[in-house]
Amino acid sequence: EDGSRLWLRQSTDAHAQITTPRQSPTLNIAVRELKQAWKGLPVTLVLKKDKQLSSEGFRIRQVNGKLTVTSPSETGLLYAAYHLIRLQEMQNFGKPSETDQEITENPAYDLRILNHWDNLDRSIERGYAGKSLWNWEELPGTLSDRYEAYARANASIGINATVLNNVNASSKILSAEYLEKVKALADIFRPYGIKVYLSINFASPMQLGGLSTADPLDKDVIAWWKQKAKEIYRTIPDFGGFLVKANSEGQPGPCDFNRTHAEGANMLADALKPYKGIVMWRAFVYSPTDADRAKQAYLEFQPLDGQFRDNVIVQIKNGPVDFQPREPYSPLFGAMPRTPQMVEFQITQEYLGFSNHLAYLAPMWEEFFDFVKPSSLKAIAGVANIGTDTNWCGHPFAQANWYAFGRMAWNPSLTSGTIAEEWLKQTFFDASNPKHAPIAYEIHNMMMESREAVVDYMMPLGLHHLFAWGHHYGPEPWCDVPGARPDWMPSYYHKADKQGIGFDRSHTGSNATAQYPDSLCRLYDDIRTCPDEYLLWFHHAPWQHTMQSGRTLWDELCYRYDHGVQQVRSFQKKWDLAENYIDAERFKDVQSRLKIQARDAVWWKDACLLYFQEFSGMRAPYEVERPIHELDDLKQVKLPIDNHECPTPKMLNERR
Ligand code: BDP
Repeated sequence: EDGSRLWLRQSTDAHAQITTPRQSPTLNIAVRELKQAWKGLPVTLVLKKDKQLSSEGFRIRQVNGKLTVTSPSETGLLYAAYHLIRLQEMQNFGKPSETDQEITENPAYDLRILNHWDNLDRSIERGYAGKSLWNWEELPGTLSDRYEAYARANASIGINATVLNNVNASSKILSAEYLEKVKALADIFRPYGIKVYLSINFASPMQLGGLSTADPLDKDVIAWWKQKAKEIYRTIPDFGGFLVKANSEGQPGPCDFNRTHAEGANMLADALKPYKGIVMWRAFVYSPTDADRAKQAYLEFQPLDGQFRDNVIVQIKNGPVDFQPREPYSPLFGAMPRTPQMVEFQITQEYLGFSNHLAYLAPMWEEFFDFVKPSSLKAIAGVANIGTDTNWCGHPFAQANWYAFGRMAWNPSLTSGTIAEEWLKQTFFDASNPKHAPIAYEIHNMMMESREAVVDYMMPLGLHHLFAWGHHYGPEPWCDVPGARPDWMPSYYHKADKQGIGFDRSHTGSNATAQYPDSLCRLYDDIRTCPDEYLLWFHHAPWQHTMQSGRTLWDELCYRYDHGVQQVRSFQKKWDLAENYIDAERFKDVQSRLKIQARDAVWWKDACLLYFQEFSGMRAPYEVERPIHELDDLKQVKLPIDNHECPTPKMLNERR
């Protein structure tokens, strides 16, 4: 067992009768999947328009011992096939004994897209599961089997689009040579209902086209993009469009030519418009000069509301800073009523322990949807955690995050708990085996608590960005790199001093609270009402501040860090319960990663508490586990990793 089959592990001893309206690449896949796996009633696939079904929606009806599956599209029928198989693995549909049932499913968003941060040299920015799947050197001549397996896995959870390359984009991706390679992938993905998109470099007309400018209002630049769009669509007729990171972290953009983000986005949107292509324009911008990084995307984009073409979607990270273990939602959501917006989640665990830590992320995304109504968004994107590792994602449980992203993009009102249950039953446990149920229950609990545990042992109570300078894996709250950008330094975020800790974003500080709707603004702005989990995000609170628990802030901080550590220890025990119920390979893999996580949790706790104690001058409460490290030793820890590597246990043990 090597984990390569993901959640698609159903046995292949099926025998049901499947009827299809015609042969086609997509329908052939649907029939093949059902013939291989479906053990229930005979299934008839029907292509039919239906007022209640969107183009990719489907309906499944059980009448007189037969299932009729209808959809206006072939892709909808394919999704229905995967849905049936999923329900079968969950043991709750399609058994002949059950009475008549009907299921209607419509995806919440037309665009459910993965963002790969894959470079053309096959390294992956913030990727911790091997190299990029896309073997650019061998494409288009040699086609890896994994391309189709990738498409199948995505289709099985409803993902229908993919951006192949890093947002820090090389202009080479738009060269004729690379477009042929992209086409080869698009051809493989198409029958699975997946469209290809590309990240573009805004300076491509200069870097690739030899123009002297990339000014979006320059007529040669406009003509260059029009011509490029024509070439792309000649090669890939159903090409989806562009994803753009502009004027962010050193990337070129319209502001280099004194134009706005809207002017830049619109120029590209006009070039793609004749072909129904779209532009996803990222709002991830912040400059070193302004006071509070958390305010900047809003300040820059909110005034542009109403200025974007209708085929532009502004893509916004869930939080206002950068994919931290916990952030409040970005106040830009809802602040641009005349502009389509989409959320960007990070599936890859850049700030949650890479692929060493078990962190089920769906509860974090669910938390986002507590604040941002799913219906207010146009689409949903996730930064992929997929690579050439045999099990695709590095950590066996990181597969659950890919799975959950797809399921939530299809239906954001599914709970994280339901999705975890679905995934566990398909990936590890047998829903028909009563002995599995109590174990699955424990492992389910572990998943559900895992993200909060990371928050606790890394950055509880609203703390954020305490990461080491060279990587985003371990703690370095003391980090001080002379001459470096202040907003890349942990002290910019925690602001610990003798009085207290936290970033004052209330009206007495940066006033970021004012970017939120009134009721939330009031709640967050007042230190007495601000929820504990955001306290140090919005306030510089005194060490003696009384928390909701009645404890002082310092004591609460100690308890939270300690709780995170204890949680990981409890995960280790829970996981051991699974030993006799699942295969030894995946069992051992998870078990050894939990060991790393347990040591890392202590590392985080000791580093942060010992360091912050120098400011608070207070003692840790009696019950809290004592440090096992010296602060000075921890300050010496340097991991020799860059932004596309996961530290190995050996490396960690030698360094810590
Ligand atoms: C940050 C990553 C960086 C990305 C950037 C982005 O550290 O590698 O390029 O976000 O989203 O989280 O553009």
